[in-house]
Amino acid sequence: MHRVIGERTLDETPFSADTARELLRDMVRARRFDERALALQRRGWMSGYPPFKGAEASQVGAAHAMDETDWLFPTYRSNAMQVARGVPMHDLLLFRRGFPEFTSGHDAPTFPQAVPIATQIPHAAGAAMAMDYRGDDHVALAYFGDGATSEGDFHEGLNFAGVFEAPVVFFCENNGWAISMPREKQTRSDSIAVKADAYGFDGVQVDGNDPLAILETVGTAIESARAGEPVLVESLTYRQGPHTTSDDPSRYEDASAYPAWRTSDPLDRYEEFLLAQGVIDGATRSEFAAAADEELDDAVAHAESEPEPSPDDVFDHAYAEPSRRLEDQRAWLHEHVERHGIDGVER
Ligand SMILES: Cc1ncc(C[n+]2csc(CCOP(=O)(O)OP(=O)(O)O)c2C)c(N)n1
Ligand SMILES: [Mg+2]
Repeated sequence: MHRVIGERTLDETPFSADTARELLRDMVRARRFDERALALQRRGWMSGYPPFKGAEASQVGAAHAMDETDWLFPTYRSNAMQVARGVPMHDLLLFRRGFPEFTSGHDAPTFPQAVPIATQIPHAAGAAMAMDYRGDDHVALAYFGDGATSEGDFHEGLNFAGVFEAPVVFFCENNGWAISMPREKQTRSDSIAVKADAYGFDGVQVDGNDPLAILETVGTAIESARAGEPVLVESLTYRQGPHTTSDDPSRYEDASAYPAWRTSDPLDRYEEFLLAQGVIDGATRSEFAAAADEELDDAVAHAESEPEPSPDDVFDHAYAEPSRRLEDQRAWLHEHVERHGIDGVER
């Protein structure tokens, strides 16, 4: 298990005080985003939301390990990675409100969030193979959960990556749960990292609540991938909230079965570490939070000023060349909206 906090001082790591503070700043931005999104969902602003509380260190650390030109293949859970990569917050909020992703356009290289579990894994492996053929020096990073490792797509993606030496990092955020299915019932393997053995490359476990350990581990994995050796990283963290706003974990969960390093708050732990290293003071976290709240106020105002999405949006981004069947469906929807209105209410 790779870990920094508790084992090294900041001076003993390759990271500067500025890097350490940047990580904290983005973890705070991510936490405030998550809290605001939950509050907005609770008042009906968006229909559902998958919180990521507990995963701030894991996701922000991984995002910071990527170069600006590396490609992220995210899921519904990885909003913190996208926040840290510079995707505008209003884009992420609008997506949850029925808009296509990336309403405003931005240049952070990130694919749309995958909701069908594990489908982004072969996409990332394929994109990495394409980067290799084209001679680009970029890496693809596929983010996925522990539950995704039971899907065929996981095994197919890793197999292709190994055989074709694709520049891809498989970043599994093991948060203990796939909805109500605990990790120990997900697989009989000792770990998720060990599964990389079967595909001929390295698998590593890292303390997912330690952003410096994640930054170091994913950074090394990315360098290895760039040189044609994929890596599977298992980030051990904990889902501190429900699966989504439709879930009630009190019906199935017992967090006390997990060690404290895994279930405790990664933000508190990291702030404490940085205070002890003398690189922040007692006001730093609240200063970062105030700036994040301003950014969120602007994001919400911006999102609210967007015109209603068009029903055409669901067809426009599926294929470069629309199929006959899709065009028939589009015509049907237009006729339906004409007759019944957009919300199904007779006009
Ligand atoms: C192909 C597919 N099967 C089932 C689902 C329903 N589903 C949504 S989330 C989820 C659990 C995923 O767990 P994990 O991969 O650990 O990710 P986490 O939600 O913990 O981030 C399932 C089964 C789905 N979205 N896609
Ligand atoms: Mg999970």
